Formats: sequence, C-alpha cells, structure tokens
Amino acid sequence: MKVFIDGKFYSEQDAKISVFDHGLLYGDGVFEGIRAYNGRVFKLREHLERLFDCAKAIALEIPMSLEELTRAVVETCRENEITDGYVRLLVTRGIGTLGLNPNRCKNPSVVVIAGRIQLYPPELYEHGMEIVTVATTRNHHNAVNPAIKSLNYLNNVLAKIEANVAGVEEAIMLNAQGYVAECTGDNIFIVRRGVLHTPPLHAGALYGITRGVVMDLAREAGVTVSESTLTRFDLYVAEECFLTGTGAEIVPVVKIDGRKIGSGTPGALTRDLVAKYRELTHGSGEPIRPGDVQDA
Ligand code: PXG
Repeated sequence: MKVFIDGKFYSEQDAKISVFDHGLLYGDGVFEGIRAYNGRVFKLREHLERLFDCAKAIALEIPMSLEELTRAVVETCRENEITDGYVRLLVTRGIGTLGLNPNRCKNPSVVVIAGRIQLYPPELYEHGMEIVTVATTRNHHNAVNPAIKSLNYLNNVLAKIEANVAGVEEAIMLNAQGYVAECTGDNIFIVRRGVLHTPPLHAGALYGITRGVVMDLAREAGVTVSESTLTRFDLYVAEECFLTGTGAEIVPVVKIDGRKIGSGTPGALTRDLVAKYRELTHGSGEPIRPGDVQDA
C-alpha cells in the first residue's frame, strides 16, 4: 500500500506521523471517509467541501487547494490500484510543542490512505440490524460541534463501546435535550405514515453526504422528506428505520431498544432506496483512470 503524506507517497512501513503532531496529541484535525465504486470516487467534491468547512471551523488552513486535494485522492487510488475501496483523508494540525496551543504548529499535514473497506456482515443488510440507545450524550454544539468531522471521535467511541457491551453493532445517540441526534458513524432515518424523517443538523447530526443523497433520492421518488425533531417514541412507532453513512451505505434497522420496528423486516421504502443508492454509486463519481470508465 502507498500512502500520500504532504505531497509524497510512502510505503505502508514508512507512512508515519510524528508523535509531536497535534492530531495525535490532542485529536486536533479533521478527516473524511470516502468510497470508490467501479473506478470512480463517489461524491468527492461534496466530501472535500465538507473537509474545508470543518477545517475552517477549527481555524485550520489546509495547505492544498480543493483541486490539488482532488488530484491527491484520485492519484492515491490509482497508485493503490483501487477500483472499489475506501479513502481516509486527514488533515492534522501538524507538529507542535507539547502545549495545546495550535499557534505553535506551523505546518498542517495532509494524509490520504486508500484501501479496502471493512463492511458490516452481509446478513445485516438482508435481515436488518438491531440497535440500542446509549447513555453517552452526543457532543453539545457549543463544545465540539457534531457538524465538525474532527479527529477527536471519543464521544462516538464511547457510544460504540456501549453498543458493543449491549451486543449490537450501532448505538443511537441523543443530544443534551434528549432528542435523537445520530449514530456513532451514521445518520438515522425513520418512515412514519409514508413520510421520511431525519433529525435536523442542529439536533447534533453530521451533515452526512449519504444523508443528503438519500434525501434527494426520496424526493425524486415523490416521497415527502422532513427534518424533524425526533424522540425515542418516534423511533419505536416508526414503520421503517435505516442508517446512512459512506461506510455503511444504507442499513435497515429492525429492532430498537428491544422494540420491533414495523414488521420486523426491512421496509419497502428502505429497500427501494438501497437499490437506487446502489445504482447511483456505481454510475457516478470522479474517475480514477479517466480512460477506463463509461458514463452510465
Ligand atoms: N455521523 C457521523 C458521526 C459520522 O462519522 C456519518 C454520520 C455519515 O456521514 P457520511 O458523509 O459518511 O454519509 C458519519 C460518517 C468509519 C467511517 O471508518 C465513518 C464514517 C464514514 C466512513 C467511514 O468508521 N462516518
């Protein structure tokens, strides 16, 4: 595997970041998780725009332009002969002193890793997933805003540990007011009386790229989409529920906190959106080897 670090490619053994990098010392930095399908990088521009927004929010200046980063991602995929895979792009605050002051870090680092993706087991997609609500509250937006995809994911890691302890793969996180925010690495949707609902961003949800795509696909199919304040009651009485994320794509949820959702099997709208999403991911995106891909 070849890893891009600050303009150069390194072998896996030599791909190293200093222990004085504030990305490690303080979780000071931002990242993106991006997928490649069928020789194209899906929604690359949207991911890069979010990365720049998040960097701005933490007053971190990315030392590359959006066009340069686009090329870096595509080249890293090419160097690693990726056709279908996963890209982890990170920008760290860079090497500094042991104090947390970011002013001491003069050169942010840009890292691009392109590899295979570890997916949830296939039967979860077919039969649906069971999830639970956990006690760890999603970060308050005046602390670390959940809109910032920062290198500090401890809030999510703590929730994931609770899910693991409960014997399930994902956790529903509530915000400080007790409303549904999102899961540890996915946004959440429900269907109720035919309307598709998902928490608004101010409830503590990441501006998910998959979330946006799914909302567009649903609207195109004539479904009403609403960003709604949701409580656990709304989840329990939903006809359908699913999670969205770059890694997870669209995962049906069939049980929440021991309550069966709808019929207890993946719902019709969920299955329809899964099919539409699959079609879109396989037929669009930034070409990795421009000569190789044909427009769908
Ligand atoms: N919420 C959180 C907290 C996330 O981290 C999403 C929602 C979904 O956003 P996107 O833009 O992906 O639709 C995420 C994304 C991983 C991994 O390796 C995590 C994400 C994406 C890709 C891989 O765990 N999280």
